[in-house]
Amino acid sequence: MVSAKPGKTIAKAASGSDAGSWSDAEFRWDDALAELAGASTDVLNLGAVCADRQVALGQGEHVALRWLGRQSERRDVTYHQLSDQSGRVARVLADLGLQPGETVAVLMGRVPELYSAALGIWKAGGIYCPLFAAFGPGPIKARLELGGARILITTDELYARKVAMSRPGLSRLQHVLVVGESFADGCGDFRALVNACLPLSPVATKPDAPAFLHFTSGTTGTPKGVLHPHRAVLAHLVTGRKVFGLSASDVFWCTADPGWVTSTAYGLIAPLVCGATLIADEAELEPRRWYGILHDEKVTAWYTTPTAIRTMMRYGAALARSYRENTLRVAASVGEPLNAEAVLWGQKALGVPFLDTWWQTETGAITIANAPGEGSRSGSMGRPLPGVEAVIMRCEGGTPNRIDAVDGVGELAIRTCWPSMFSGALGEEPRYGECFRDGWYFTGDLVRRDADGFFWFVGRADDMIKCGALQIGPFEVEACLMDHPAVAEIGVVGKPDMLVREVPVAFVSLNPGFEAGDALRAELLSYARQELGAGMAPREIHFVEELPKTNSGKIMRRVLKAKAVGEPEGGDILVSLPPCPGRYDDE
Ligand code: 6R9
Repeated sequence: MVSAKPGKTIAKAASGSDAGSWSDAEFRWDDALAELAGASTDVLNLGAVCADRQVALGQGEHVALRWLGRQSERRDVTYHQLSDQSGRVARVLADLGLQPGETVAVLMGRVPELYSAALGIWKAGGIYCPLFAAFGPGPIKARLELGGARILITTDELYARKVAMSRPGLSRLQHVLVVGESFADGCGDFRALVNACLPLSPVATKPDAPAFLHFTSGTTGTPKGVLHPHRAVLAHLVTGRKVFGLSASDVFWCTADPGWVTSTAYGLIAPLVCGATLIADEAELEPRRWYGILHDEKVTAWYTTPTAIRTMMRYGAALARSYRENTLRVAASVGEPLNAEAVLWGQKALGVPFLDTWWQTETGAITIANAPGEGSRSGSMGRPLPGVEAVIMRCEGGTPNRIDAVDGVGELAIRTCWPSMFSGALGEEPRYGECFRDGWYFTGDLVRRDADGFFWFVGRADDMIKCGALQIGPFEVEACLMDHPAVAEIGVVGKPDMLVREVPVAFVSLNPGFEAGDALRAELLSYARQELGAGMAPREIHFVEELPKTNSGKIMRRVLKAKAVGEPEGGDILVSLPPCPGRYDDE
């Protein structure tokens, strides 16, 4: 196991066409708009720029999408086919009376129709609203209602298991289009309808017209409907090139679930607008399969999550090295902090480091990231991309003040308006407005910045642990314990304390070969005290089989908090926990 301290600079640089350092004095967002929209910069349609534009550029026969099915099926869809199919989807939707700016919900795994559906919705002027297929019927019903969807595109299997029972109560939902073999009452056959019509030309949407809607729950709070405009594609074009170096010669694989913004931005828009081939793997995470895909499909750029990386690490570097002959040029991670060890493990096992990237549903695209080579610092979030101005703010007496001191901690704020900035919080204008102040968007994440301008994640503002006079960032404690060879994953939360208000407690899952028990607990506690000091070290360590996660792989600190105080897990948990009864082995 590699033991690494944060702060190491990665030696090997990936050689993407435009990848490297972020500094770019010439950078202007308008250039990206001119490139995509041509002379008429008041019209921009996501569906058109992702498919039709590539056809117009002579890329029609190039593979846009390579779909890998669960049972080893394989299907290639060219840009020409994607353009044609999405045009037909647009026609079907228009025939159902879809009005510009109306939401179409999509509940599907990574199946080929997902991609033509998204592009078709955009071409028809609608708002693409993907839902996590892992949600149960309750959260799906709630989101269909909140989004006001009149049309839903789903699969026969998901409809039967997750929607059919709620349908009578969903009065707004008029049309359900189903991909599959069996069609329940009140459902149309998506494929038959699409095959039977002629493509519709894309609606001339304005760059600021709403294009996609994600419900984000994060780790706390009630779900928020986050809206983005067509203009967001400018950020996907730029980050696709800057971060991943994407061009037509690339095979790009993003492992995100379609319900997560990462899939919309990088599992769909970025590779297509850059003209690359995107890999869509229907199956869930299985390390052997994943190494096989990287190798067999000659993936050149890969975007995944810390959870996936840690799972692969658990399977060991020897397995990874048996697939070492790969074509990977760049690998990156998002969603949670990526510890230095995981960054370097990528280098050791796959030949490229995992570059951490930071962004949120609200930012719509990568805003801070590590660039290959000298532009990277393992354990940090990286530096702001060109066209993005990021600062650290602290509110004192209600007024935000900029913190410029090296290593000063405060809330990360981004200067409005980068193109993929969210344009609304569905039906919650006050909640939207509260995120902005004096021309800055406040992210709710606490960070610090080192002398070289790299940002380091400290924690969510609402996750901070207030222990006496000490403000403890859970991530700092987690990052320290992750360096111990026994620790596979860790979540640290505050537990109420009579004396000091809150104390940090840790939930830990172990790497193979380590046994949960008092001896290891004592060792970890003493390791943490030595590394962090007694004030910051966790007071308790609980061994768990797996940590509770959101569908996008984020540790649900709220659930851990409830566990820490022995309360039920709370009513607004949006995803079910993995079924592992008795996994809290020390309770
Ligand atoms: C794309 C996405 C956003 C929140 C964000 C932050 C956390 C994301 C991170 C990270 C540390 C990183 N987050 N990337 N924390 N390091 N590289 O994840 O969107 O689901 O809205 O979550 O995730 O707390 O504010 P979303």
